[in-house]
Amino acid sequence: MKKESGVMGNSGAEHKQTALLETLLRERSGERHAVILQDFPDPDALSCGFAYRCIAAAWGIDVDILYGGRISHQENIAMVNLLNIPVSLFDNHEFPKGYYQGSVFVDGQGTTSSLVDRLTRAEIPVLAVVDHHAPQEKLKPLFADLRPAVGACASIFVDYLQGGLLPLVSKPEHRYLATALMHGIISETGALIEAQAQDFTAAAYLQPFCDRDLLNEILHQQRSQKVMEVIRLALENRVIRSGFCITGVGYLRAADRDALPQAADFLLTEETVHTVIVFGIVQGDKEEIHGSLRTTRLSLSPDQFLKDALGRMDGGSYYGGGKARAGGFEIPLGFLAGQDDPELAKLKWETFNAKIQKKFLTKIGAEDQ
Ligand SMILES: [Mn+2]
Repeated sequence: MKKESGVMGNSGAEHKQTALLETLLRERSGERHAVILQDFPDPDALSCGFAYRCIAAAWGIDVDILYGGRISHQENIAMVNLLNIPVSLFDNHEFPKGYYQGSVFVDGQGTTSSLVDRLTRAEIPVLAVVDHHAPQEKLKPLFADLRPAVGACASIFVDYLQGGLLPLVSKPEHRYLATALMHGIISETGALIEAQAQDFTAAAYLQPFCDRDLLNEILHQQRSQKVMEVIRLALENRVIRSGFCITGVGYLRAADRDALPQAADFLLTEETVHTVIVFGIVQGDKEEIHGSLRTTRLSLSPDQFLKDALGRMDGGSYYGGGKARAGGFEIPLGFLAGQDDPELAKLKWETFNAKIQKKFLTKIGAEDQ
């Protein structure tokens, strides 16, 4: 199905991107594509995957939205359920050869997905990368649209909709899509505080189609008991130095991993605290330390702070990184991984806790001078 492109909204370079994507979709009509999200998909990524699926449907392209990790934040689970976003966990198996004719990366460039190597092994070509992070140059797609100046990747997809790839009309499917994209933009830009002009333009376009009641329901999910428990531990164990709050919460299940950023968000509301770091040992298929950083301090770059404080692992990649106001890190436990008897588990936690605290306190001490 051919659509009129360039109806309104975008211009210049962006208009050209919409036209290029349309050409790709036309040439790929009738195929089956896999949209690859990051392993722990956030609302921005989920809404972009959903948008690609809806757009591509008009060219008879079937799209599966896949991720390799976990959706654990109760808001994100609610988003998927309430807006009927067909997203699937693709865990420990290989891609069947020939099943997908191409992959599409949204809100990431393959550096945050564990599926990339398996896609390569199955010889599935990377068709498109649409993202708002700085260029990573890991993938070689046929079509790339990278706009680091835009607050949310969802706003780039709204640009495609508005540019004529899928003009919204009032019907239930479009209501779900518009609400998903609106939620993506709101959550990615700190309730629009970090939003750029293009994010506001996108939100304005979505507004008439967006379902306010559903959005409210997604945004007001209650915290689980486990999250409350992690917040309690985080409060009890916190150490505060020069406005930095550092806290370790011990062991937690992979399903509860998202309690870490939630505890960090909560601790950031304490007066005099400008930066929070919460970490714990996450137990799933493998045992790893995961941590979250949140800051309100404009002069602090979470990416640089975590890279400086924790350094690199043997292979050369950094343990942590981030974007404006938020960051995260993952430290494999190597030989010490694996679940032990309580005595050994306690010793292990105490050792890692002390070591990580020390790394951060040293970095903070250095910052203070
Ligand atoms: Mn994003």
